[in-house]
Amino acid sequence: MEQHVSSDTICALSTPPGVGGIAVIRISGPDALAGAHRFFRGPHGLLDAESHRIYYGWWMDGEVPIDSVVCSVFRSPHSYTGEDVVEVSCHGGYFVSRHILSMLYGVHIRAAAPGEFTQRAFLNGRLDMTQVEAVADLIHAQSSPGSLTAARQLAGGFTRRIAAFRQRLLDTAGLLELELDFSEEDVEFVDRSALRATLTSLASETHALQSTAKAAETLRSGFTVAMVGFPNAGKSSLFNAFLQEERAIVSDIPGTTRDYIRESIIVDGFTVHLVDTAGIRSTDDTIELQGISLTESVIKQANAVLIINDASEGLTSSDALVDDILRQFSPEHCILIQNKMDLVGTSQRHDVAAVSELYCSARRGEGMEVLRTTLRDMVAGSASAINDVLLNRRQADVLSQVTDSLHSAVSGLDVGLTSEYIAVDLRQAIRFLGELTGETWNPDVLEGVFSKFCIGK
Ligand SMILES: Nc1nc2c(ncn2[C@@H]2O[C@H](COP(=O)(O)OP(=O)(O)OP(=O)(O)O)[C@@H](O)[C@H]2O)c(=O)[nH]1
Ligand SMILES: [Mg+2]
Repeated sequence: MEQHVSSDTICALSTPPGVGGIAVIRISGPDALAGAHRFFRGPHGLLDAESHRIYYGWWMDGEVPIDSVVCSVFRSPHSYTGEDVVEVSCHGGYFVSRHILSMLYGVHIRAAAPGEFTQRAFLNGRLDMTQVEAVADLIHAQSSPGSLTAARQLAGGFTRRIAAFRQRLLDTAGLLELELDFSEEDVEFVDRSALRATLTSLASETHALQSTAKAAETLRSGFTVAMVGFPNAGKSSLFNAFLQEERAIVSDIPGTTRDYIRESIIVDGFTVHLVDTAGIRSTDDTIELQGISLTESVIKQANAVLIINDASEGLTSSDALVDDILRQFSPEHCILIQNKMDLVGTSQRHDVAAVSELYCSARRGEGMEVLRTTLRDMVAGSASAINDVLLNRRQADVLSQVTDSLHSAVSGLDVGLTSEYIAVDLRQAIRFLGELTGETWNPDVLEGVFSKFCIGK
């Protein structure tokens, strides 16, 4: 990619605003060095500063010293953005960084838009699109495995995998197109059954990758667990026992919880959002009905469902509800919890259940450890397919288009289409792969990606 030249120079506070040890102001663009030089007084000026060196001095407003600072200099193209960059480290707090920024604005260095530094890095070919998205994920990660995966994605493992994949398609398309030049002679450079096997395996690779999107969402935003059941089953009691605080109101009146309540906990490095819901039953009460319909929407958005059963009503008394939920959820994402086991002989077991079961007493706080381990395994298991990329919606959509183009090439082969037609499908798959890494992009996609960034990044 050729160097993208920005005519203007931008600046922003790159550390979070507020009180802190130090604050870093990043300046990027053709006037970065000259701009900072005007206000910097030290043993060496910044105009002829060497790249990858730090310079100590004072930031001056005329003759008034503002702060003692350290300026790190990165000259184009060896910087984050690919442009000349100066990072001014000053003391943290509200006023110094604001003062420095306003002085820079005064010399026509404008405030950077959210993500604009990273956008310039992309336009200058310093990062590809999946690496840009990794930067956003790294900043906002809600789990430590998510953060580690984003770091691998930023390091470029996924970029290389896609590049190799794309190369295989380019080679194949090239050979098919070569056949066209020799069409009179009726030669085949590519063995059709080998081609079919390759394309099928590539399609299953993209499909497998695409299906990690949901797990990636878990690593990115956390794992949502809905706690559902009939009224009075003890959902709120269990919710409280799990959080180890009296968060939700518990009472023996059925229909106590009417809204849903959401709290987040960290289980072994994963963020888990627990949602206590209104008990499901038929009722005429409009508020309770609204609560029940909210419960249904919580279930739809959840990663897993805990179905709480009041064991004193019989171990099978929630089986109809379990069946209902199994229509939307796979059994490995549902757990039937037999609560109030203190009221029932602990030897009782319900062995015909369609999902795995846990036995506990929320009132006595028994069985919480097993529940915690089970949840942890479920969350960790859902993320285990993830290796070097945290796929997002945009990437999953692009990948499904790649898969479709490959499938179309395979069916073309099956009906004996000529190389010309197969090559068209391959070229299309190649173009979509280019969208994935940002080799081909349109302004809307670019804007969508960068709008998720914060200022200063
Ligand atoms: N003996 C016993 N009672 C329990 C246990 N868990 C909950 N209860 C009691 O069951 C009643 C209902 O508990 P809640 O936690 O409010 O039940 P819920 O499922 O949230 O009920 P709704 O919000 O009305 O749907 C309360 O009186 C609790 O004290 C338990 O493990 N053992
Ligand atoms: Mg409740």
